[in-house]
Amino acid sequence: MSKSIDYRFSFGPWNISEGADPFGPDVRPAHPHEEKYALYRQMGFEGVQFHDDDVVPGLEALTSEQIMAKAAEVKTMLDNQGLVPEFVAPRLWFDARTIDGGYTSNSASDRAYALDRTKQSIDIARAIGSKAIVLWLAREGTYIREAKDAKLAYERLLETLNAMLDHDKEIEIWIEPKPNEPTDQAYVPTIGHALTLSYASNDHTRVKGLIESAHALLAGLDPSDEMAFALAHDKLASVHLNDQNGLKYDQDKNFGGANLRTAFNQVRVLEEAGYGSRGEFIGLDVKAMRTQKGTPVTTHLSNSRKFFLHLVEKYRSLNQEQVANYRDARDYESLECLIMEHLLGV
Ligand code: XLS
Ligand code: MG
Repeated sequence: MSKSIDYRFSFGPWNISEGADPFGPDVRPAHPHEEKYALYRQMGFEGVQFHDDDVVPGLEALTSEQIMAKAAEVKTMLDNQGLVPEFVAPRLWFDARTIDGGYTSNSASDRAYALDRTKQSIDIARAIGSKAIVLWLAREGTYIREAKDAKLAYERLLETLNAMLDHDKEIEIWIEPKPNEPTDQAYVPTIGHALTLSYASNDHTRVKGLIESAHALLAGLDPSDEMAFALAHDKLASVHLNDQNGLKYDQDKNFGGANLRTAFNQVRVLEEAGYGSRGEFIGLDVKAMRTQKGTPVTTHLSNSRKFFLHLVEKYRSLNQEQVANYRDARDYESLECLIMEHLLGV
């Protein structure tokens, strides 16, 4: 049942973007990250999600000391602005050493690079006051399945988790599954895969999941069921709410913009589990439409937050007694009508 949680919201600075897509360049001027952070509180967000190089731009060219000094500056900036760093994610998909993946690359030196960069991300996370690393395993997969030994790849992923847990005794690892893109097929496509790795690791209490709505939809799954699965294991550390219109490229549409009822059900599952009662964030990962004019474009973020809160109200005002009665009577036609009319406001 709902415990009337006051939700906390987060997003990453990459959500305020310039509109480039694989077929065309930027259409809006870049907005510097420092200026983006100043927008968070006024938009109703307090959590910031980072990639390692969002915290420390150009980190490849810097020494460890310089990296830690920059991280300390970012921590001060966050404290001054009343912002909370939710997580840091190693960006293991840009560098030439990650062309064929990092942890599962066939090249030993690529794998070593990936692990070093990941450990450095853990140090950066700790330095800015975050206890979590997100692993979106972008290129840990293949374009043709014969390219890698999949069994070995899973073993390598597990070894990586254990090395991370060992590197810092408090860090939590939140795995963000996605079934494809940029690879044809990824090795950790669903939360079930992620949590199996968690339980196989040396400390499963520190290995959890982050579920993105669009990623679940790309796997042909209902995001609310993916969330429920993680919640049943008390392993839903965060969410990336957004939307996706069918099995296409990753769209990161506004939450509820393509599948309103699916969005309602995500809210319902989160509310019923009391998600957020321990400070977990409602993270958004939404992309502004390329057609949008002006800069910086932030309306997709405020609107998605608003849609989420409207759906919370919809859930809280649903006649639960009627839901229970229809369930007991096995009258799902009436239950569907109740839900549809409630959502339609008639
Ligand atoms: C991609 C992911 C990514 C992670 C962090 O869809 O959302 O941005 O959250 O690497
Ligand atoms: Mg995401």
